[in-house]
Amino acid sequence: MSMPEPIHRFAAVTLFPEMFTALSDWGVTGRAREQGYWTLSLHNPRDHATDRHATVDDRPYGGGPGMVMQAPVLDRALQAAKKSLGGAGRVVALTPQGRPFSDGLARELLSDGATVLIAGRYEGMDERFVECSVDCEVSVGDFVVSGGELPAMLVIDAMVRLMPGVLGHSASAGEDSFVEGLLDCPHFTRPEDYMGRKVPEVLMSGDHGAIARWRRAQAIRRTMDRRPDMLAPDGVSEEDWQLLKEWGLD
Ligand code: 9D3
Repeated sequence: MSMPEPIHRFAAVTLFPEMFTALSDWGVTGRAREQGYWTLSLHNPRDHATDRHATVDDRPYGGGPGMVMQAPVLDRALQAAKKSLGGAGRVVALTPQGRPFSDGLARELLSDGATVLIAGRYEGMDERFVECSVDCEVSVGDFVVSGGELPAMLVIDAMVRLMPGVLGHSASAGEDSFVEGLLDCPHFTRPEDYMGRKVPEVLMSGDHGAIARWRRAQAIRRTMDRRPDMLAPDGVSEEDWQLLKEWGLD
């Protein structure tokens, strides 16, 4: 069978292309790629080095620790990556200095139809490459990881989950957390008694209206306790306070 047009085409520039098999070959994202929802082409700057040691980095001007990725090899790998997408796509560099990644940015990038992701290693990339060739820098949070590969994979994963048809009916992207602006409610499955702890009565009641109200009340309570920033500046509405009162969560 021939594949339909993919919803999104990704290209990645990385010194460690094998890492991306975690995304392309496994789970929801692996199945979606097999089904033709998305494609990924990988481009290693080392393959674009010109010396016999295949050098991609050098010591920073001005001194200091670590090494910096060199602009010429990055640019040659980027040109190959762009070519693989027929010239389309925003060029996104994963850097600790970037715009915070979010559900909103995932949707924005998805609407482009194609994206080039550039994953750095070492202390960073030569700033002239970023200035000349990168459209936007993206960070995945205020913590330090060892390179841009895991952040790039995280960005792709979040985007693939948003593609219509990738998630089944039961777990549609519309029901996923953050879309509604609340954290998820707690979940329970068998056994009914675990270490003496019973499943909440309402979930065994078969009253689907009560179950929906309880789940929303739980979601609001958890968001207030764990992520009050997600409720600001409006806070909790009068109806939602009523819901919390109904379940003794106020
Ligand atoms: C002291 C300077 N460090 C910057 C915080 C150096 C440095 C550490 C780790 C430079 C790059 C990296 C590798 N990290 C990324 O490439 C990265 C990243 C991250 O570390 N945190 C959150 N988002 C991202 S996106 C890319």
